[in-house]
Amino acid sequence: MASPLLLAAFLGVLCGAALIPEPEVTVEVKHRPFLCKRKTKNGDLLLVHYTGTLGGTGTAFHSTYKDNNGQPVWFTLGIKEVIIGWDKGLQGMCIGEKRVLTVPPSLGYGKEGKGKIPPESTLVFDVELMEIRNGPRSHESFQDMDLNDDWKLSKEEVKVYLKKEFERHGTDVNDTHHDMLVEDIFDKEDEDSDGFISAREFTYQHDEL
Ligand SMILES: [Ca+2]
Ligand SMILES: [Ca+2]
Repeated sequence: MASPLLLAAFLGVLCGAALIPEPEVTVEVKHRPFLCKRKTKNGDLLLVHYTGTLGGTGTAFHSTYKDNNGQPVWFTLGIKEVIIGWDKGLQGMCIGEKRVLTVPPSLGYGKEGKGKIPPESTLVFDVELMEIRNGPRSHESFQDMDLNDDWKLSKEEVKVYLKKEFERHGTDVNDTHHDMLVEDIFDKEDEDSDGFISAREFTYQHDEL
């Protein structure tokens, strides 16, 4: 029987000319906790520790365990706040889970490179997920804001939400400023100008991923 590797090479010869395979992130799960109540999805805020190394040499270019005062970092998943390799490779992850992502250059820093990362680098990330929070654009946040559960946000509901947020952060904002903020938000978010922000208008579109 042909070995899987040989078979893969053979298929590669057959398909190689016609189809250039899409570059993929390789995900290796190192540790998955026994209990997993929630898995990461687009729009979630994630807190991660990571060490990034260069694929060829294994040289570390950044580690939150050592750099960044040993602090993990927050980012929103699925909105290209981070490299595409992360947006794709950190889906469906549990708190406490550890993964190793191998990211091809096209899903990392590509032809340009960045800082210590030379052009066309394959990157290897050891990632540990510390926490998941509702992202500002998650369905959970929308439900929190939608006080009368009619699946759309009125100006009043957005205003109540902003007030709570400002109080939480200890910021004092007067009423006029509040109204201006609400108007500004509706200008941008209420695409069909019906005076409400619908769930569709609110949540991120992730078609491009
Ligand atoms: Ca509502
Ligand atoms: Ca609308």
